[in-house]
Amino acid sequence: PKPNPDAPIRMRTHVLSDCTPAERAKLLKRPVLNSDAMITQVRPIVDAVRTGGDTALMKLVAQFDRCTVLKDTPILRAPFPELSDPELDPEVRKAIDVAYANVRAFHAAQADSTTLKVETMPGVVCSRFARPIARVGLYVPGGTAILPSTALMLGIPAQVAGCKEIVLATPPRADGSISPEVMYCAKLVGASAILRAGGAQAVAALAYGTETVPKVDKIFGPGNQWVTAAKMLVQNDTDALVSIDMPAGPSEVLVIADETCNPAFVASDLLSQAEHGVDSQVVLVSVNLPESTISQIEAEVDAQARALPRVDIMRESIPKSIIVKTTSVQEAFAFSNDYAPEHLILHLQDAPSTVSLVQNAGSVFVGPYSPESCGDYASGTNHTLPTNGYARQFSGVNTQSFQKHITSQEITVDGLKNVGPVVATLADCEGLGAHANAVRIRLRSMQ
Ligand code: HSO
Ligand code: ZN
Repeated sequence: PKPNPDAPIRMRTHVLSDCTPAERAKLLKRPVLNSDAMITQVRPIVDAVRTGGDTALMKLVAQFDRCTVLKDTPILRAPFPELSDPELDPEVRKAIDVAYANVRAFHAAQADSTTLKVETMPGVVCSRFARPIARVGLYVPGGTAILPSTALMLGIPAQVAGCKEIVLATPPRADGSISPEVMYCAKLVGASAILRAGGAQAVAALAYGTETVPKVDKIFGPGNQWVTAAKMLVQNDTDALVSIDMPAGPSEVLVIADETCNPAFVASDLLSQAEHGVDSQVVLVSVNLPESTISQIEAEVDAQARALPRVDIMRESIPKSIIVKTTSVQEAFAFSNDYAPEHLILHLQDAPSTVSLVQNAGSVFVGPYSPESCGDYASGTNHTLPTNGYARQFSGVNTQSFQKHITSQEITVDGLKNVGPVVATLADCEGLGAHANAVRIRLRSMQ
């Protein structure tokens, strides 16, 4: 049943100190994704592309991406055709250019270009250096919104890390084209190919390669349940030899606000997340907010939502969202750290001083003038972030996501005299005589 348009667009309120441990645990929960069921549905698609190559892929693109005009391959190779100006609003082009510059500046600074060197014993030098992952696949979703920002957020770190093959995959439009905005971003980030396919079929093509689609080493990017399930599936296939950025779920925001907050600003932040999808996760944690301020926020949520283009999505996502009442900054952060939100926004008096309390979050937005939207598009931070509580152990996509580290060692004659006997003893202890021998044969040669 469709939500009643006259009903107020309201969140549900819980008083944290009244909650039993089970109720608190429920507040921390995200909707369960039935990943086993999804993987069962996705497996035949992935298998078809793995065994059938381009022919199978083209069939699936026709069926699921509803694009029937592509001939024998969905691949476009760089250099891509020039865009003419009317195709791209000059205002949009300028905005993309500024976003590109900011995101690039922040991500170029993250590249690990140093060689770490430690002499652990005299003559025993251990090093670590980074190299780019050679071939990467970047999934840019299509669907209800075009997402050139995601092309930037994935493409820029790949570019500054020095990845050789950058394949940007995105569902084509019915005429086989991709949006000029995404095309422009693909050029800026130096993509080497565009795969005009979406869903599980795109992920499978990236993981295994086809006659025309280059196989990649790591697949990045958000996507619907099909894309996520396909990423999980190929990551577990040792034949594919491919890794993924992180498990993805519906987008989330947690806002912590105290009485110094601007209710209209708080509401706007909640709604900017709520418009992503009906399953968006939106949480407001109140630190002693007076009832009048909570009412103001609620009124703002309702009024702003009604004036926004995606109000129908918010009518479904906001009623599933929660207000959690706490009585101290400590209690609020304890809850937030347990929730481990993708985005954390701090509408608090002296917000910068509370950042030290953050233990788990994908990205933090500090103070009333740092809306999540800025990080979503243009401030410089990445918007591909861990959801579903994975901020406990995952970082968001960053430049080092496109690099791997190689260690090395160089041991001198004296170094081997120092460390060799230790190695031989441990090898003997493990009963691995050949290991011990590789050291002793050298030590004997020195006598
Ligand atoms: N908030 C989304 C990213 C995004 N927002 C893209 C707008 N465009 C997930 O972090
Ligand atoms: Zn967003």
